[in-house]
Amino acid sequence: MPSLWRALPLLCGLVSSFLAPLTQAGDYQAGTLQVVMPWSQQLPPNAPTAAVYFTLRNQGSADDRLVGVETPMATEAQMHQHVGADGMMKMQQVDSVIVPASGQARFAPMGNHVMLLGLQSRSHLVEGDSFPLTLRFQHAGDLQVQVQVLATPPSDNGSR
Ligand SMILES: [Cu+2]
Repeated sequence: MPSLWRALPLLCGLVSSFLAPLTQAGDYQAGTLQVVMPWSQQLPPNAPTAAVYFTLRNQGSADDRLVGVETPMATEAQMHQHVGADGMMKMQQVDSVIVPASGQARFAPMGNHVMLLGLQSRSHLVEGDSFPLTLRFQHAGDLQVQVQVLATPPSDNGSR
């Protein structure tokens, strides 16, 4: 059954991406990259946008880059940074964010964040809920994580 044999590697790829080992509750690993505690702030009803935060750790010896983000929760997910301009902080879209070798990239309030535009289901942004987000890395490939919705920011975000 040649068609089954051709499908097997694809199936295995799907299964292994679902079984990305959890290094700690809420953390995800792809090769030498680790995604620590992806979370989003609980929002009032009818908020048009949301932001997602996490820390990316690179335990490898080569730089990697976050080059894309996707979620079924929103029509568009963008990578944003905060920049100071004319004495004001404003958001600016970026194409990619570097995750330096033996280093980390933090996504946190008032810094880098993933911006979700055109939310599909606002009922999922209540504390205790979660939704999937796919992170696309230049070298490590795609990694799907579950974003936890929290009422208050995690106190240990990026510190462990
Ligand atoms: Cu933004």
